Amino acid sequence: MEENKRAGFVAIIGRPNVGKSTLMNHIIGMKLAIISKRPQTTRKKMMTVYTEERGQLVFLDTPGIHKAKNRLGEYMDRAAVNTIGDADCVLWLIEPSPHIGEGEKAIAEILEKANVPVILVINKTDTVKDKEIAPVIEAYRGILNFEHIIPISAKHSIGKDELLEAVFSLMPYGDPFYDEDTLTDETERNIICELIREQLLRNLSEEVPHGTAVSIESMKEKKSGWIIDANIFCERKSHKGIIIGKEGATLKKIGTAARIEAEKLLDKKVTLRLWVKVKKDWRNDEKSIRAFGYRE
Ligand SMILES: Nc1nc2c(ncn2[C@@H]2O[C@H](COP(=O)(O)OP(=O)(O)OP(=O)(O)O)[C@@H](O)[C@H]2O)c(=O)[nH]1
Ligand SMILES: [Mg+2]
Repeated sequence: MEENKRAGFVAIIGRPNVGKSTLMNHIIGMKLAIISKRPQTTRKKMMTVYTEERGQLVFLDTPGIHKAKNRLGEYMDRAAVNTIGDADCVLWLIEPSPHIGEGEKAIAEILEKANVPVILVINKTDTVKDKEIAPVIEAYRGILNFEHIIPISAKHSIGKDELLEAVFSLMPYGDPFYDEDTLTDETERNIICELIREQLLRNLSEEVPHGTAVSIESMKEKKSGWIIDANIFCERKSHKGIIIGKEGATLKKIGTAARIEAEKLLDKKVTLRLWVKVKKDWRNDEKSIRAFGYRE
């Protein structure tokens, strides 16, 4: 064992949309988790690895904990809560607001029971004045015993060094779990599904994108680049029309944006062909949910 090196698991949890995936990408320095301004972007746990002189941190990004409205939502909450048990330390991300709602109270209760060191991370501090941060710290101090409380901005790269310092101080000494060049255990195939889903979230409104799932039909590497066929499943026939758009314009926009992201990931030219299909109310069908990869 290398002396003085630390290694451990860090769960990133919080309500939907607080910036968990943004923070994880920011720390590892690469866009692996998808991000959107819509809540419930992340649907399952994603593992990424950060290695440096101090040791190795294995980050677990999780779906936002929320009041589930369907079986997929129940799965997402389970995926987040179960991750806490695997962690040496939890980063609880919050909005920079002193208001503690039912959602935050529920998370505090879960963490209290889990008996794991927690760092409260106040994200999006770029959106408030400096003097507005102290009341947030005051309000949260009363609801859980935190190892540290750290204000950051994941988007504008503020507070990362202080956060990493605090996280390493809570990690056990030990050898790294993964090679130093490992970034994630996620397959390229899965990341491409996510990149397509990211564009669905960015280009469609209301409930339509939340009712979509993506699967790769085939992925072939040719001399000229990758040829990828992917299916987009939606919940209703009317949604299919919305996704395709007038003369296919919406689908084309989604496909072009996802292709550009896929080319960055694969570092090669990509031809992306998208097919829209209907799978009625799949978010309440256990078999479909599992088939789309949402399983423990
Ligand atoms: N202004 C500002 N916006 C941020 C910051 N961090 C994240 N955001 C934005 O907040 C939105 C949500 O970010 P995500 O990283 O997808 O949030 P999440 O917590 O992973 O969301 P779910 O996966 O839905 O639970 C995006 O529009 C981000 O650009 C920040 O520090 N400042
Ligand atoms: Mg997320």
